[in-house]
Order: sequence, then structure tokens, then C-alpha cells
Amino acid sequence: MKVVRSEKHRLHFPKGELYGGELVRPFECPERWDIVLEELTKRGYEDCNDPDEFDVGLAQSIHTPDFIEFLETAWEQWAAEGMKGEAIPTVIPARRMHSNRVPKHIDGKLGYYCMAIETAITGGTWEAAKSAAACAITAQKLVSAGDPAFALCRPPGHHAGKDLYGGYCFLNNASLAVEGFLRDGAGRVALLDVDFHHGNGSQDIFYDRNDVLFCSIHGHPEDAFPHFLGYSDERGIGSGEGFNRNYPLRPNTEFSAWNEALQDACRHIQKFAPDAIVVSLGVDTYKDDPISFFRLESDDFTNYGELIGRLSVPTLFIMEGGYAVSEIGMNAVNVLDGFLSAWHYSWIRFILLCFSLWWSNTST
Ligand code: OKP
Ligand code: ZN
Repeated sequence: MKVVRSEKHRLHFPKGELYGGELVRPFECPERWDIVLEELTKRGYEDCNDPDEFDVGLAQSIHTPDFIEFLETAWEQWAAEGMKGEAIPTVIPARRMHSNRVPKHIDGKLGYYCMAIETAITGGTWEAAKSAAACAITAQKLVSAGDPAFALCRPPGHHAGKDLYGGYCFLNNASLAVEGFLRDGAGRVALLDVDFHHGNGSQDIFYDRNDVLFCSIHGHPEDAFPHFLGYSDERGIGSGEGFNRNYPLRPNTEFSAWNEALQDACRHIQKFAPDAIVVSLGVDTYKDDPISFFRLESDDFTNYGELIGRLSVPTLFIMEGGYAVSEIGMNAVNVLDGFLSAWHYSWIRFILLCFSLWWSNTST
């Protein structure tokens, strides 16, 4: 399995995240990336630094052009207004206000495009977001060429919608990869989101489509961020009906119950018979995650990686969340190790099957 990553992620690191009424050091920090890379190196994963260029055309097929332009210019506009801090909205189009007119002033624009205001935009944010998206697409190409891959994306992406940023996300890296697979000839792609938080952005992007099956296992929106999406009755719309599956789970969910949800998702993925699977890999399901409430242990990550590997479908892993920083490397790479053990095993089985067919042919 090859790893694609970019040092440019460091260009995005706001000083403040609005949390508990205070501006705290963001949970989504560069050390997360360092620790995952360190663990990958330790366990002998092949490192491909430097992704290809960011593909704007592809990005425009999942995000609106006005949103992309906003991300590109937000910091400039904010700075031009003489604002002293990092760019955070203060006004959001709530019920019965216009939510379809893009305001001219940057304060209005930020509110228009934002889904959660903990996420500040800084001078380096756009470059970093593009580099994460580029990693996802470069890794997708490796998978299309026949090898499983891991994109060590930072900032993450699954909360970013067609024209929404927030929840630490700007461009939806996993959805871009899905679109990349389809563009390169896949007929159907499954997007499996195992991050603790509901992938509202990915759901938004593919909600009316039947060529992408989206499955997400996450903290129940009654109890957890992003609070306004992720219920089990959200099943897709129009021809997308039945191609969106949410598994909201309650506080203190242990691996056994979590794994049942994953097994159900895997059954649906199998029935869907995708040409590729993209996994939104957040490891904030870990028991000691500081902002989440599931109870997975480090070994459980290996275990469910195997389950994904047994699907025997070309698979791309995209890094999303995980905020127990010192354990993020172990947990994320456990999933990859588990996947690879099952993946290799399924190839051995396949070769043995071919051999036994050949043997029974020649011996009769
Ligand atoms: C991004 B990803 C909890 C506040 C939650 C935002 C969390 C974004 C998670 N009190 N703040 O899905 O890991
Ligand atoms: Zn998360």
C-alpha cells in the first residue's frame, strides 16, 4: 500500500478554535499528521511524497465554482477589511433569512458558506486544502492502477459540502476521489465513512445519485456534531433513494455494536457491487478521543480493517479525524494493516481457486 502526503498541510494551522466559549488551540493540528506518518514509516509503508497538481476541473464537479472562488479569495478579502484575527463568521443565514443570495461583504460571505464556526480561515488555508485534495486524487490514481493506497490528507474533508466549509474541512477530499474513480471509468463507487462524526458534506454531494453508495457510522446527531444531519431516515432522494445509509449510534458505544453497524454497511456495499471503495478514515471513534464518545480500543481498528479488506474491492483510504494525538498513528495504521492482511489473504484464496479449477480440469 502506497502513502500519498504533502508537507503543505502545515500552511493551515489556525491559532484559535472556538470551543466551549473560548478560543483554544485547534484539536485538528499538524502534529496529527506527523504522528501518522511516523507510524507508517515505522511499519514500512511506501511513502510517495508530492502529489500531482490540484485538479480544479474535478473540484468544480463536486463543489460549486462560487464556493471554490470564495475559498481562494476569503483570506485576501478578510485582510483587506483590516480584520486583526483569523477569519470566522459571526452571522449565519438562519431560518427565514435569505440563504440563496451571496452577500458582498466578507462577513456575510463567511456566514453564507460556513456550516460550523469553530473552523478559522488563515492565509495558508487554501494552499493546504488544495494539497490535501491533490493527495486524495493522486492516491485514487494509484488505486485505479491496481494498488490499495492511503491519502494522508490534512485538513480533512468529509464535512465540506457542495458549497459549505466547516468542521475543520474545506474541500471534500474523499468525494473528490470518488469522482476521480468515476471519471477514470468506474461505474459504481462506495463511500464508507467510519469517522466518529457524520459525513454531512459527502452525503450532501451524492444525495441524489445512484452511482455512489454513501454509508456513515457516527455519533447520533441528537448527541453529536454536526447535529443537523446524519439521522437514519436520510436515505437519499430521487434516483439516489436507497443509496444513502446512516448508522447513528449513542454515547459509549463499544466495538461490538459499532462493528454490527459496519457489518450491515458492508453487506449493502457487497450488494451494490462497487468497482472501488473510498474509506473516510477518521479514528476519533477511539475510547480516549477528547471530542468524541465511542469506546473503540486500538486492536478494534485492526479488526475492522480486516472486515473492509475481505470485501476484496480496490480500496482507497482517506485520512479524516482523530484527536487523541499520541494514539492517532497506531489506530489509523492498524486499520491499514488489518485491511492488508485480509486483502493479501483474498488474493491467495483467489490463486488457490484458479489452481484447483485448473487441477480438476486436467485430472478429468
Ligand atoms: C471533524 B471531523 C464538540 C464540538 C465539535 C467540531 C468537530 C469537527 C470534527 N463539542 N467540533 O469529522 O473529525
Ligand atoms: Zn470526526
